[in-house]
Amino acid sequence: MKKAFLIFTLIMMLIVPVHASSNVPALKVKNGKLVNAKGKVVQLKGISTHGINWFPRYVNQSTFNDLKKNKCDVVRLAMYTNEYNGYTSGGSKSKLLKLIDQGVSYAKKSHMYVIIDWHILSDGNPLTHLKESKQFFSKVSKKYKRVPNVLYEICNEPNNTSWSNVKSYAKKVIPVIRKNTNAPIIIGTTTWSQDVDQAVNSPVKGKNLLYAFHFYAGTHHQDLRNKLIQAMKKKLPVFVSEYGIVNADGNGKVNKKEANAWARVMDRYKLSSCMWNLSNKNESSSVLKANCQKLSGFKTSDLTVSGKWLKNYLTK
Ligand code: IDC
Repeated sequence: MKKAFLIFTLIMMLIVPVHASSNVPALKVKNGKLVNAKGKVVQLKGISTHGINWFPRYVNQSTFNDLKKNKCDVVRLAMYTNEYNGYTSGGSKSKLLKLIDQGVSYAKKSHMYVIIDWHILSDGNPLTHLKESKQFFSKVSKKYKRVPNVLYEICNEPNNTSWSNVKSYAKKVIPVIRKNTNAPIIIGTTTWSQDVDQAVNSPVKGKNLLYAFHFYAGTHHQDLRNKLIQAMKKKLPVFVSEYGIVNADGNGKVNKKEANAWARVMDRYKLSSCMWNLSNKNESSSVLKANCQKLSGFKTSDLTVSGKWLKNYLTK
């Protein structure tokens, strides 16, 4: 009897830490929607970091705890690939991987989901750095295969390229991740992740896949919303993994009227989203004012107009 108890205790010690290490359930995609283990539709609302290559300081536990306190469900770790100090353009791979490690662990501790974003931009065709992408996703998906908080975004914003290039990239990278985990994978769409119609016409085969849709309310209005609504009617699984309520260059005036119209559509279809960006860079898409040096304990007076709008969207 004693022996059986001892064995039972040992087994529990081995099993429990893995499952108790996080209290968010793994997500799946069902009937075009992101759902939890019970099949209930979940709508995550959150924020994207600026490039972790440039603003690593916001990847820290106290910032993440503050986000969680403000009802943030998900943090997107945007890691530029091709821009200055990018993963494939001279940035320190080991430093970036360590930052992602920390980001995943902080998100886990504060019970938030976390998106690992391969942030292509000037490398418009995702096939440009295919080899490095496969190595990267092989590494991270292996490391986090037991962490239910993690989602993978395999190409931020394909641009000046075709949907068939994006598909052929996706078909090569998805199996690398699937070797390790069934976690949700977000696939970028063409024209800076706006062409969800292409994905409707020619989807990528596989389970737990979503397509990225990005908008900037200062630039994109009803025309683009109609494209999203059409895709929703076709039950395309979509994640708004990046949006801003300013112009598409990340700066300029906030357009509250359009921002609210976008928010209504996201809420109607229970679309998960992340606002760009968590930093104090001197541009209006940043949620922190340029003179705010804090990493936590933010007051309303530390927030930009974008920051205040987001706080309201998360907490209302
Ligand atoms: C912008 C940043 C800006 C940075 C630039 C790099 O806000 O500080 O200098 O990238 O080229 C996107 C991209 C995102 C952009 C953002 C605003 O995913 O990287 O960030 N944006 O332009 N797509 C549409 C807008």
